[in-house]
Amino acid sequence: MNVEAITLRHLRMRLKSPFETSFGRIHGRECILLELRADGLTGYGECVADRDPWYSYETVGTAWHILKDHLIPPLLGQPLPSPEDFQAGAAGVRGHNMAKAGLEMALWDLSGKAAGKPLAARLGGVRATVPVGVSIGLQESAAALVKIVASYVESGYRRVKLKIKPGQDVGLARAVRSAFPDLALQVDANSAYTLESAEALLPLDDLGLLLIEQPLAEDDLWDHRQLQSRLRTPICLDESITSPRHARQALEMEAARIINIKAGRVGGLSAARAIHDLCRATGAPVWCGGMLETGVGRASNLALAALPGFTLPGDISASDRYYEEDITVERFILNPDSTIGVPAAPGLGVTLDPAALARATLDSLVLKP
Ligand code: SMG
Ligand code: MG
Repeated sequence: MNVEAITLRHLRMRLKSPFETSFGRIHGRECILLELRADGLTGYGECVADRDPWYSYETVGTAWHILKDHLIPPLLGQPLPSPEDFQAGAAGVRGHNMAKAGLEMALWDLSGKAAGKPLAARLGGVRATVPVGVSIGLQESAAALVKIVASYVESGYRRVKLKIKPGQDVGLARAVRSAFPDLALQVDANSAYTLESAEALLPLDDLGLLLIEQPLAEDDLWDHRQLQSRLRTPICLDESITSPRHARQALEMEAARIINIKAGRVGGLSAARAIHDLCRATGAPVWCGGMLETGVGRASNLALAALPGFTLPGDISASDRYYEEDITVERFILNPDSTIGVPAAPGLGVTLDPAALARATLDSLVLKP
C-alpha cells in the first residue's frame, strides 16, 4: 500500500460566538486538514495550529511549510508507514509538534480503515462514552459569565472550565462557585501570570476547584513547582508539556499533579498515549484538552479520551458548542450524563461533508510522488 497523494487544505471556520482567553479573542478558527490517499482509501488528519502564534509558536503558515517541505516529501510514493515509523523518520525535524500530529492522525485514520478497526480500540481505549466538560471564555462581567455557565449547566454539562487572566480571576471563579456550589469547576490562565502576580491566585484554594491550568510561562517548570508548593489545589500543565519527557519531569519535580493531554501539542497520538501510560503508572490523573477542533479532530480526541487513565472530564464539547456548520457529517452530541460517545466505525469513524468542506476551504495543495 503506497502513499499516492497527500492534500493539504487550509480551513477557516466561524465560531458561533467569540472565544476569549488571556492571550486574545478569536471569532473563528483556522486549521489544516490533511487527506492522505493510499490503495483507494483516504485518511484524514487535523493539524490544530491556528492562524496566529498565540497559544503556540506554530501557525497554519509554519505547519504548511513543515508539512509540504519536510514531513510529506519522504512519504510520497513509499509504502504507508506505521505511525511509529513515521515518528522515527520525522524525529530529525525539531519541534513543530502540531504539524507532525496532523499527519500522524491521517496515518492512524487510514491504517484503521484498512484494518477495519476504530481508533479507540487500536489505542487501547476501554470506554464507549467519555465524560466531558465545556471551556468558557472570558466574558464582559461576572454576571454575564454566570449566565453563560447556567446555560451550559442547563444543557447538561457537569464540568465547566473558566478562562482567567490577571484582574479577571478569583472574582469570576467566586461568582460562579457561589451560583453553583456543587459544579465540577476548574480555571485556565494560559500562562498569563508570573510567580509574583500568581500571588493573586492563592484565594482560589477556598473554592474547591478541580485544578488550576497553566498559570505560568510555558517554559517555566521550576516556578510552577514553587507555586504548587503554596497551593492545595492541583496545578495542571497544558502548554508546558510538549513530550513524554517533560511530563515525567514535571511530575517528578512536583511542578504539577495533573496533565492536560493534547495530541497536537505533544506531536501526535503516539506521544499522547505514552504520556497517558506514564501518568497512569505514577497515579497522576490526565484529561483530554481541546483546540476547538472540527469534527475530525474531535473524533480523535474522543478516541484518545477512551483510554483508562483519562479519569477527569475532557475539553471535548458537543459539536453544537462550536460551529454553525462543521465539516463532518457526524455530529457529536452531549448525553444526559455529560458524556459523548466514542466513534465506533473504522479509523476516526467520521465522513466529510464535501459541500461544507468546500465552503470552509481557503486554499489547498495536492502533493504527489
Ligand atoms: O476545544 O473546547 C475546546 C477549547 C478548550 O480552552 C480550550 N482550549 O488552553 O486549553 C486551552 C485552550 C486552547 C485553545 S484556545 C484557542
Ligand atoms: Mg489550556
